Amino acid sequence: MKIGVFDSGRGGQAVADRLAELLPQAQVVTAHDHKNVPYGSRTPEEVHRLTDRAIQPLLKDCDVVVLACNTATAAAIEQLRADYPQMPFVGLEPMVKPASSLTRSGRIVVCATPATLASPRYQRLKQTWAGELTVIEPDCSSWAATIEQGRSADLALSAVVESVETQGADVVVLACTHYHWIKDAIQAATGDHVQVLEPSDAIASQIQRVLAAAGE
Ligand code: DGN
Repeated sequence: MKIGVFDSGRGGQAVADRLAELLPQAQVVTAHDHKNVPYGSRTPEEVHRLTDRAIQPLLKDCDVVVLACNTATAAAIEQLRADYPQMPFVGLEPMVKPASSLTRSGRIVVCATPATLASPRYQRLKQTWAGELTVIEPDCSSWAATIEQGRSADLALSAVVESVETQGADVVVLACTHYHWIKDAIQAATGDHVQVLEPSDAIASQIQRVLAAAGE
């Protein structure tokens, strides 16, 4: 079984590493568009065009392609599924549903790129929880580029800490795969009573379901 993992940059490597750990029988190959990162401030049309181009090597012989990028999933997964119907695609969605069952305060933080937050896909998801959850979206617009440059230590996490301390949020959803690299820093800054969610394990389960359905 060959799993292709795509991201605009370093975020996808975290997902690929975890998949290789959880699915040792699989061959995991990656395509990362380091040249055009960050995607998070681009238009949906640009994100679709760049993603389509970058995944071409994966389409040749993978059994499944993972869009390990919330931004690309939000902008492009529906069109890619329509354009390449023979290829199963697994995408990422901000983990609002798991957060809803973990939160006790009813207040959660979603950290994502501007493109993900503005996408109709995310807006629909958020609408599902309107009235039940307060969703706080701090400005993380510079994070992916900073992490891509290996300067994670420079990031100010104060907006997330403030959401926890002054607004009572108790779950933080990492809805950009680049943020995997600062998960421990966010956990340390917000405290042990806060759950920080990131999606690698959920993706592995989803891939197992997709491959089982395809008879692999
Ligand atoms: N890692 C991507 C995501 O999950 O949205 C975004 C990185 C970027 O290009 N901004």
